[in-house]
Amino acid sequence: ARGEEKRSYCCCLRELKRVPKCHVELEPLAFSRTHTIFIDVNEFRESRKLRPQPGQPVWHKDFVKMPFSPECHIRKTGFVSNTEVVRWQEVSKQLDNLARKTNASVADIEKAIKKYNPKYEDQWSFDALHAFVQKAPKEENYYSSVLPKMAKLASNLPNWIPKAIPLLQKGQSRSITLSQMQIACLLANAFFCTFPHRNSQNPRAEYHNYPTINFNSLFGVWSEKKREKLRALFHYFHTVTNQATHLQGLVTFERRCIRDKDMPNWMSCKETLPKLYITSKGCIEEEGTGMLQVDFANNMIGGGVLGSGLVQEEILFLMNPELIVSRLFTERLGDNECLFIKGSQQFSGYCGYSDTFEWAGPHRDDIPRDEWMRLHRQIVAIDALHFRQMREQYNMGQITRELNKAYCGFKPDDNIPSDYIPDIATGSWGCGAFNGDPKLKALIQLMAAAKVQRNVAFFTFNNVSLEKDLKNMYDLLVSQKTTVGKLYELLGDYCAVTRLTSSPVDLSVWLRNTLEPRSQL
Ligand code: AR6
Repeated sequence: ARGEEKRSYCCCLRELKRVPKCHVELEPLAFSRTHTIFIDVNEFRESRKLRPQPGQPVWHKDFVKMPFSPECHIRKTGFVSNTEVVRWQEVSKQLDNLARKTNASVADIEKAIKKYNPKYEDQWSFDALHAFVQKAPKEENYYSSVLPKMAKLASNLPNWIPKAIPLLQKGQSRSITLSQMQIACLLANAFFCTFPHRNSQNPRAEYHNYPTINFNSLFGVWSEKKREKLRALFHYFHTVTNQATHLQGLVTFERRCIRDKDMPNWMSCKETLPKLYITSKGCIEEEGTGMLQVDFANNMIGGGVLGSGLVQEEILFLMNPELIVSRLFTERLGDNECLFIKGSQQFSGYCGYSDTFEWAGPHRDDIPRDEWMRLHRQIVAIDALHFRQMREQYNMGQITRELNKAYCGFKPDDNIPSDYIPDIATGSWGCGAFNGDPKLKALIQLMAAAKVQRNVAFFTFNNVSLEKDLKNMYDLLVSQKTTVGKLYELLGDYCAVTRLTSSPVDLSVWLRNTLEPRSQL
């Protein structure tokens, strides 16, 4: 009745499922054709030890080109002639020199990095790194002593990861499991810019379809944002190079690709909307702990984390730097693909956002581990479309693309009973840097979640009016028992109407007018 507060259909946070409570015991860790593991699996099964799996680097288009591969050369220009030397000789010489110091200056780092990247001697700037160390407050200035330890870790790469790392290429579903120490070693190499063939900006370059991995882009062009990024990253390296730190777990990176013919026929979906918890308070990574947490990704995973970007994905990657290593081997995501990361550790906390972002100090991650010694943290990277014009998104082609993308990210592994599937923690995916309509995108995510029968915790990130509007929209659709198929059809009508008007009608208003015309009287 009028005037009375209607009861909402939204649920409470505690009704949603989370790991480890809803975790189904894993099969013993094992290699497969599509799962490459970088530790000795037998030893892991017997004694839980994380010893690197022996192997050989492979200089091939399907594998990460490692800096210690014998095929990797640099050209040294002499007075009389040019000579080619094995690049790792130079890299390990430079890293070992740094490792022998008790304190290393930024000038030492710059000199070393340029020795084995002679092509970039005049192009790469280290201004930001210089300014960062100079301006650091005394109590935080451990940088010069941590740099030699990082160099030592980096130079141990052939021992930590002797085996070739397959690239997670377009169109393939496959996984990689690395130990946290192996990831630390790879990231130390990224810091010292040792990865070959990864620096060219040329659109025809071998790795043009991969994100950058060497950290050189973080070292130039000083800004306050860069300072905060470097604080977070140095904290990570400080922690992982500390003798007393035991990085004792594994992390799995899984690229998943769903063929077009296996995508749902949205028009005929009979599911109704799942449970929804919605709030303007809190954020995905805290209140959503234990759920599948959505990374509002770029199709180049990690987006601008090594450059100037500093929104949801970049912040997530800075707080959990192990995620950054995915840039080494994940090819640009296609429309029907996503990347899952299980087991990454959170090392830092933050406050603020974008221009006001600040590193807020160490984070103690005490979430439990699964049988494969991975932390119970599941993240899925799904990239929304980037709309330069808001209007572009009111089109069923684009809407179907977004539905399929969310479906790919939300679909659980086959054969897991539904009681053992954690729910989804998300928010305004695609609606910040990518300019999407938050109500349309919320609906799209709810439809995809309905299709896979998972409930949703939705964080509007301080947006109180969005919380209210989404709640009303959800209540309307649940009270009318609207199915996903019906909603898909309604969205088609909405797009048709929107195309005819100069400024789009608000989706929640339009739905109310369409589904409950009498309430407008
Ligand atoms: N929890 C909940 N909501 C959040 C959080 C959080 N931790 N952080 C931000 N939001 P955006 P996009 C809200 O712009 O539009 C990156 O560069 C906040 O309201 O990060 O998909 C990627 O690499 C924010 O406005 O996602 C891509 O290149 C909204 O979520 C690109 O941005 C959207 O966050 C993706 O942009």
